Amino acid sequence: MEKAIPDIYKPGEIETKWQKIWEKNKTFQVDLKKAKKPYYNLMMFPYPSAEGLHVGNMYAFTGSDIWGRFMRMHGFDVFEPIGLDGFGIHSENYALKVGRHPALQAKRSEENFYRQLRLIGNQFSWDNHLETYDPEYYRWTQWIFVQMFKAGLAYRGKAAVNWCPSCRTVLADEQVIEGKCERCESRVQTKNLEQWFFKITKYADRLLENTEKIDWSEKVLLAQKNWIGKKEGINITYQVVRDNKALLDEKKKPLTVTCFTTRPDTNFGATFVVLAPEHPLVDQITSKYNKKTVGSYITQALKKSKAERITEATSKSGVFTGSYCINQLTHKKMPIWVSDFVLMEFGSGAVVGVPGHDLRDFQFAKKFALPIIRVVVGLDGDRSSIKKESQVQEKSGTMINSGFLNAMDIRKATKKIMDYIEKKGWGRRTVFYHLRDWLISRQRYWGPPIPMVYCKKCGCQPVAEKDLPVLLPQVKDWRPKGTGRGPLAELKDWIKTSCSRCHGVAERETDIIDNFVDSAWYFLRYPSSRVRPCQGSDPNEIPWDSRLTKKWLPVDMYIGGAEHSVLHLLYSRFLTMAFKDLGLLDFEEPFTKFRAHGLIIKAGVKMSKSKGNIVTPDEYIKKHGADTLRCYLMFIGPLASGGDFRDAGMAGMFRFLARVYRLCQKEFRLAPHLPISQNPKQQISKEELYWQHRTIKRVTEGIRRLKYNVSLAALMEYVNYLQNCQKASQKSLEILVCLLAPFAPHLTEEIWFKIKSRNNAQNPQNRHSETSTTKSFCHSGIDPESVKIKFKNNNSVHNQPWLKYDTKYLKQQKVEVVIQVNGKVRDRLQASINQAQNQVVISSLCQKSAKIQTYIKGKKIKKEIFIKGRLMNLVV
Ligand code: ANZ
Ligand code: ZN
Repeated sequence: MEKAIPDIYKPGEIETKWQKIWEKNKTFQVDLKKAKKPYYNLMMFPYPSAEGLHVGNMYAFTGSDIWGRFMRMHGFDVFEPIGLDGFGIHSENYALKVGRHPALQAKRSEENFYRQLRLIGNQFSWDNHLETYDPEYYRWTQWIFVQMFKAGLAYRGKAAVNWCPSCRTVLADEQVIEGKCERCESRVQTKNLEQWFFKITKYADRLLENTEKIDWSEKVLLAQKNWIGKKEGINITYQVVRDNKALLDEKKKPLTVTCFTTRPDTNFGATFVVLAPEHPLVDQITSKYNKKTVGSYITQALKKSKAERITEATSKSGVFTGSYCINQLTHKKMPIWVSDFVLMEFGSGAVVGVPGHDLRDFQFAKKFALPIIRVVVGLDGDRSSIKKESQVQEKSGTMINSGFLNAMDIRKATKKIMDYIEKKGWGRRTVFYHLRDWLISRQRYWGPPIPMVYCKKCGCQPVAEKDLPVLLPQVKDWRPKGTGRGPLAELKDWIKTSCSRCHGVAERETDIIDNFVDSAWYFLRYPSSRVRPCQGSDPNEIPWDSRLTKKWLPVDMYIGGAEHSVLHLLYSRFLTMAFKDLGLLDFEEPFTKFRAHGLIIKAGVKMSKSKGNIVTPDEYIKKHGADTLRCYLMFIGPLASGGDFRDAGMAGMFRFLARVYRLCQKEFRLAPHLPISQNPKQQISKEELYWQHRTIKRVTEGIRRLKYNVSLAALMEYVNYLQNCQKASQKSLEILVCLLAPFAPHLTEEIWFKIKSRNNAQNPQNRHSETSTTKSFCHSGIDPESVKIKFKNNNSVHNQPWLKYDTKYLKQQKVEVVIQVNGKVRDRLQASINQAQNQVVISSLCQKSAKIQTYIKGKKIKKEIFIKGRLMNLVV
């Protein structure tokens, strides 16, 4: 018997075995229709490419899975789906790199990704997987496009758009990060092109207001608020003069410049005006003497990135145009300059400079010796340095040097001057949003064709719903062309079609839909992904089953990357709102709770395919097991923080799990025929109770706060205690296994199964299964076939109720510490459980004991032998 019990932890065997059993038994597949307490636990589906899943992805998935398992143990029917965001530029760029057709590559990636996703031990609802390139899925992406078009929320229009020269396509504003393409990091260019847009700006206010109502990571909400960038201010229009004469345009009308300002209260302090280099009036305003310098300045300025232009860190540059604006309030002439710190796409592309109260204006005025006038003094004392003062955004202050505004508070002054300017007809109140409409057309191959046709008679028409999907045609030459049109534009036969309205000759749109549209609604599809309505039979069909949707949505918890703050996370909110308005949903916020996880860093930078520093989980799983890797990743720090991936810590985590395994094995060996159920009166010491409840509390709180590292630390301390304690009760071990279950799902299932099988074997009523169970208990490699019969899903450790703690056990219990001198018991001290763990504390308590003093007085203590929690032997 003794030898038959394996005490070496072999994760490879255990994990493969349980993965097979769980999948066969559909242990984690919820019954979507019958579930009583639905809980939708979502994680961001990955962009697959054949390099595969890396440990950065796994970090996010494990973090989300632990949450899902925690909720499962709280009695919820947890739906945890997974799929692949496999259409789009990410996958296509990879296909380009390896020189394989994206459709073929997709098959390979799918296989590899799903293989890896099966290794990591998540409780995925595999039956509901979806892939965005599946025609059954993108049929609905196209359907959504058509609905948006019909509702006036999708339109084609000409605009200055971002063009990535290396990806050879346009990009949405959100895909341009500090002037560079989100995918390939090439510097993006501006082109004037006609493109397809979704009207997200119509929802700007609602997207902003609802941020107050959703329970999301603060930094993501802040990023969204800033991106929407609502600014209330006023457009002030100034007359342009040169040589003291009003400048006239071609139509002999006086030329004017309009400046957007959020601080009109400071307008008595305005001393100059600055135009963006792209401003359409620059040419007319510049005098012929200044033409040359202005021209060459603009050429230089346009080479800079937006980020470079607006930074406060660099010194300002600029040129004078030769003309002036008249400040109506002071009748002073304000020189008109051109400078690149003013952006054309913000406000009106022109700024009225108030160097006393704006840092960049101040830097500009200093550089070009323009007058600086102060018009506000702070309430909290006069700050002598203008520079310092202008750095802080003024929230309060009192007006000076400002005529009728003097002595007013800035808020009141702002309102007063706005009324005044509007009354005089010098300007109009206005609200500016940073958010632009969402550009969704792409000149690429790997995506859903935009389901529109151009008819000479009827104009631009959507493809009839019954004719969806418009299948992506198989083409040989799928590479991006760079001509401003995508590869589909070459397919003359495919383009030729008939108009959905007049049935006359029409041509297909050849751009495809951006993959951020694919991913902006996938969570709505998951519960309905196996509901396959037969195509075209019902004109009222929608992409999701309304009963399932009512039951499962909105998503209860979404955990994912903050880098999607103004991309996927904003787009999903927008589409959900639009669907609600179209009567397709009855809620308007898709994710009730969202938590951002941190990033995994390797060699100082974010782990990502583009950085070439990815580590795949496979090798670690092979060596140490998925459970070890899961725990290792979660132990790095709080989930929100991410951290460094160093494999040095991996072995330590493996040893911890092996210790758990051995500890449980040891307990079986000590009393193989005496299960706790037959000895219910086994005394559990106060100390043991304290440890049990303290651990339950700390693990629970750690998970709640997504500080899984704290939970794991508590479990490690608990294991230390259980190892030191002479004989831990089975109850203590069961607690350990249940609390560790969300982190190490395979190992805990294995131990749990053994504990339960043994109890059953010793229960006479279960004689029948005794032999086979004992047999399987004795040999580590249980045949999954034989286990399947005996393993019932409700016996899974993952279906046990989450443990509750009782604070009454958490009061500092006193324990007795035996004090010996030279091996003879001389005193017994009462100490708190924590004190009893600490040698220094116990040592000093010994010094205070009168009894002990009589034995050690005048003698030198040569050695202290300390056994945590129980004994101190002083050798004198
Ligand atoms: C006068 C003024 C006085 C301004 C003052 C600010 C402080 P914030 O500051 O983020 O709310 N602005 C307007 N159009 C611009 C453009 N195209 N490029 C760069 N800057 C521009 O943004 C509003 C302020 O940004 C506006 O208010 C304007 O400067 C500047 F004590 O006008 B302010
Ligand atoms: Zn690019």
